[in-house]
Amino acid sequence: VSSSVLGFPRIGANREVKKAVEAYWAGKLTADELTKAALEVKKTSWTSVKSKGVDFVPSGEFSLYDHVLDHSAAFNVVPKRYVGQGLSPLDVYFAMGRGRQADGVDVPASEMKKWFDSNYHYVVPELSEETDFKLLFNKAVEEFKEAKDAGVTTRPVVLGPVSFLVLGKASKDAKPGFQPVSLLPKLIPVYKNLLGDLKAAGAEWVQVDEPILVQDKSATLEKEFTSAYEELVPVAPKIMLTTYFSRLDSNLTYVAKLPVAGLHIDLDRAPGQLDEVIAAVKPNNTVLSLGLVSGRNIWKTDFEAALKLGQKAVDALGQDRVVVATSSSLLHTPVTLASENKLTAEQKDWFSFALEKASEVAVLAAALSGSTDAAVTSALEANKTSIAKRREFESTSDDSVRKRVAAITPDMLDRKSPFAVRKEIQAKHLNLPKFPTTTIGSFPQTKEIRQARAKLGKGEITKEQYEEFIKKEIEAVVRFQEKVGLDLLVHGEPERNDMVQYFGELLHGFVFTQNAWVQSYGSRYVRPPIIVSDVSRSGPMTVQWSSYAQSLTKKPMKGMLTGPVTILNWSFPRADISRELQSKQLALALRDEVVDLEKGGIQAIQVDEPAIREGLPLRRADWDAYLTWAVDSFKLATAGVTDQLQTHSHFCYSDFDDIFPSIQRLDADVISIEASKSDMKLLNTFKHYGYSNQIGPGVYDIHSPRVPGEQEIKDRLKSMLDILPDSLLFVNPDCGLKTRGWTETEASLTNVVAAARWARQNYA
Ligand code: THG
Ligand code: ZN
Repeated sequence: VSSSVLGFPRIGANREVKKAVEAYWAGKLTADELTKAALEVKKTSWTSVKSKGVDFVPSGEFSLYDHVLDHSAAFNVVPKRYVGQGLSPLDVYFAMGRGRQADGVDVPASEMKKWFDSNYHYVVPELSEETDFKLLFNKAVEEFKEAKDAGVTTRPVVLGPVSFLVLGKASKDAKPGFQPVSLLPKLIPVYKNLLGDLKAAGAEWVQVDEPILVQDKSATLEKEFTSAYEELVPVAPKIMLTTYFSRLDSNLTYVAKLPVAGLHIDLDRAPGQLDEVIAAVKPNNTVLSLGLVSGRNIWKTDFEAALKLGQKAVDALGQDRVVVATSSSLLHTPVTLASENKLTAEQKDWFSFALEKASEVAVLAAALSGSTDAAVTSALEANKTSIAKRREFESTSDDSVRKRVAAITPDMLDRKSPFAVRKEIQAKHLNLPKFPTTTIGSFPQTKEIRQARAKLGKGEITKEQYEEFIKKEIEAVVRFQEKVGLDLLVHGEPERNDMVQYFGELLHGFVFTQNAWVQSYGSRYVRPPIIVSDVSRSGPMTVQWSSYAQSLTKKPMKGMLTGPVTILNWSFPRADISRELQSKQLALALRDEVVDLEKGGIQAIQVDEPAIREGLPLRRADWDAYLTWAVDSFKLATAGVTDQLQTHSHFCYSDFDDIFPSIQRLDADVISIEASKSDMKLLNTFKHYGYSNQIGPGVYDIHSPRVPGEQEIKDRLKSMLDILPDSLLFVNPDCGLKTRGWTETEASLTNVVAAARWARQNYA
């Protein structure tokens, strides 16, 4: 039995990659220096994973921005707008990721989408009949060689051709009805080159990721998968075809017939599929890779349970045909527990980050191979003790929280009056103009703000000094918004590090880390808090700041909270109780906060749920159950207020078609959504479903430093008003402004306000 890791975090234990990439963008590092810094991080990953005893060490999954973007760049899938601008290939690559506005070049970023049900975003490939696939460079071969030079023979990783195409979208110049997957015959020759070169370079195995095999839409792709792999297998190294994040279901029938040398399945998310997969692969010679160590959470693997599943596979297939692996890439986990100095010894003993997970796969494989090595035996013993201690801790629940959840009644989920009634009451009360302008909440987190927080953390300033500083920031943000002319103000959230981490730190039941960063997109990382026990609120969390902000202005101030489902999805949840129960506990804590905000004089409250969609199960059969408790949680959190309080919610995406009834059921008075990059198609969805509450489709993309012109925003409003009734429209950017600089923020918002004023005159 051998061991494997499907992918390692590529940020560096001390966020070296972020620092290097951002320094390159700032002109403080040359391209060569960036490459060198990246190589150091890669070498450290390869050698440290190998040193844990892992047999199949991954390479080629490293990325300076995004691995899907790496494939697009290598395959010449570069939209025309980035070509012929005099940029180096590296700068074209970054321009595709984040847009570029400098030296006469002005191109927006490509669209990003959530990577399956994770908090990672990939850059969406844009494809059309004109796409001219070429293999411009072979990153898999380059990194295989780099690793070899560093003394590590790796199993290179590539994203499979079918997933690459299905994850892509039709570009603007594609003919109507164009399906990206129709390009497969044109893409296969490129993969033949890529994989053939890998074989020539001496790779024995290659890991080919086809995660779309766990989604319903793959049920119709048998022909594509079959023809692709029949062509690739003869020229490629031995292919380990990997699936992760859910189960193969009916796709197993054709996947088991593909001529690949190995198949990987996720037994963390879908342990129930093991028996049928074993039965399906048994008649051929396929190696079965068992995803037993979770790539998605940070809990120690329960070795006893994992070994039971592993033994089943070994009994059926024999030792040589079984690999113990991480369930998915470890991209979604922090690098190492060794960087945590503030967790208690008890807490540290519960967890396992990427490097510790590498050890786990190695120990499990050794145990299944019958090893009697003292190190293996003692690792098994230690695991048993740790798991027992965690179970003991889990058994001490907070009875008052559990009782409160059990006592939730249906009437607690609904506002007092329907939206039509609330709308009238709120219009009188808030007195906002037509096309009210607002922002999604956060204003630029400047170096000064981060420094003040760091100083507080180190004890270099007192809590009082810090709070004085925050108050000044809030006042500046209020004055700024008044000056720019926004209508519904926010306090700017200078006191928050991250919208989830912040609440995690204030609520009971969470622990938080110092260094447990996980890549969210590009050079942006998050530090998910960890839910370890029952969740409750110890007192008001945000009221002080919002009330202070309201006291500074006559304009209405929006309170800002993160919703229960988003806190849950962007945390590492506990594994011993259901997500539903954790979500309801969070909802009750937030409900108290919402009520307290209203008591504190706040007239509008935004409860963000940007993660409600990404938490959607990958298999449709599981959707209803999830959506029921997710929507109920939001309603529970927001329905405790009077009719005159205007509730807002925000979503960071635009794929609404398939969950629309759930969005409607949330019954938020106003929702703001990302619309700037999706060509208004989603507004038609709103129209189609007759959405009747208010809506603020983002008028420009804040993920890029680019400033939208006034005319550009007017044009967007015009096309929005072609579709939506003017009485429902709010005018706002498509997301929070936390990552932006003040200069571009002022320029952009000034244009937003001007465009809204123009609309008031022209749509009176
Ligand atoms: N918080 C969490 N997850 C998220 C978002 C979030 N997922 C989706 C979306 N927002 C991703 N966007 C961002 C935007 C900014 C940052 C991270 C994710 C960011 N990170 C800082 C950085 O990398 O420099 C570090 C954060 C900090 O200062 O503490 O700016 O908002 N959980
Ligand atoms: Zn957003």
